[in-house]
Amino acid sequence: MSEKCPPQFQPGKKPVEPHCLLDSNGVVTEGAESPLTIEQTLEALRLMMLGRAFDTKCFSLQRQGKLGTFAPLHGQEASIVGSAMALNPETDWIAPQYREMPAAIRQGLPLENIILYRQGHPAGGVVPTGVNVMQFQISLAAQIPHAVGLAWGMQLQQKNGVSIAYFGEGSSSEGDFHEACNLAGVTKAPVIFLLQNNQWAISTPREIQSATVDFATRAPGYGFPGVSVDGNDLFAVYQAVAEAVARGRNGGGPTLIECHTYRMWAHTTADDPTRYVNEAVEKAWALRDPIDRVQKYLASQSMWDEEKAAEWEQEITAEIQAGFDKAATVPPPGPADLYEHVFATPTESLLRQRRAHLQET
Ligand SMILES: Cc1ncc(C[n+]2csc(CCOP(=O)(O)OP(=O)(O)O)c2C)c(N)n1
Ligand SMILES: [Mg+2]
Repeated sequence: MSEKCPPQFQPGKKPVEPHCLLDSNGVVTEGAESPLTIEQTLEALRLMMLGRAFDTKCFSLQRQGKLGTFAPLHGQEASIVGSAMALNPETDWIAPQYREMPAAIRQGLPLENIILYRQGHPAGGVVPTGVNVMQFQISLAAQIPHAVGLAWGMQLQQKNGVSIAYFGEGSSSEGDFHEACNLAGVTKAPVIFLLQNNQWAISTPREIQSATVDFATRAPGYGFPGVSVDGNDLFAVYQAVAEAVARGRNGGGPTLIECHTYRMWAHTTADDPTRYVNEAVEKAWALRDPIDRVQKYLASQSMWDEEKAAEWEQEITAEIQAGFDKAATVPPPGPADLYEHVFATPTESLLRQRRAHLQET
């Protein structure tokens, strides 16, 4: 290269070591402290266990033909719950992808709404007023510009709220992600880009998803910080998101947080991971289970034992069943429901379609 050339930024060769606070044995890093109180840790564990139990129930119902396609969260509980715990549901918003059930619950979305959504019922597509949750998004990355718009809007209205956009490493290859980052950097919108790197985009491995050594390193290119955390560590995720939330509220703008985690189950009920997943890799990740390490930590604080585990499992099973029972009280949809919730005030052409359709049925 000629010496006259301007300096060039070179891609980093080594990925940044993800920040970890709570190790696989449930031990907090020496010299550090848990960023969550025992009460908050128990609240988080309960949500994590609820999410995992809901996975099991939904998988079973889908196999019986009683539920639509379902995307499990098994393995990603710490990323999802640790981040949600850093929000104030009264002022802050989430724009989820499709695995963030416990984050939506913490924000106040009723379980029966999530169930109706999974059943394909139009009533499940309606988020109650006052619940700061955008509907789950299947079209990859489409929720990310929405989260930026929300955050920017709150900033302009001086509302002091922040938003989290949840998405996978695969979705970060979409144009929407890059456009959203650029706009957020320019406007200093108080948004957190919560990238869950679960190593897979269906059957596409992380290695061929992107040439970047580290997804978090993309952030400085848009003018804001990027943070890399152990996504199976509830405390590390919470701490990183809490710092990003504080920065956002104080006018410091966006943050990109890469949570290094692993999708332990199939992509969805329509996938067969045995065709492409390496068993040894999966086993190694299983040793880093996010729920297990929180339970071990709580046991070390005399706040968790087998009795409590059995009690909670029973309570959670009952809670999920109550959700399904409540969802079952909502009458099944009819043809007219297709035309509901499309526009606040239906357009003339929509009403025309509705009339024609209903005359035929
Ligand atoms: C715009 C768009 N393109 C393709 C798909 C098909 N699709 C659904 S999920 C998925 C992989 C997403 O991977 P990632 O963003 O890493 O999220 P993960 O499923 O791993 O949580 C693909 C390609 C889609 N839903 N939307
Ligand atoms: Mg992924």
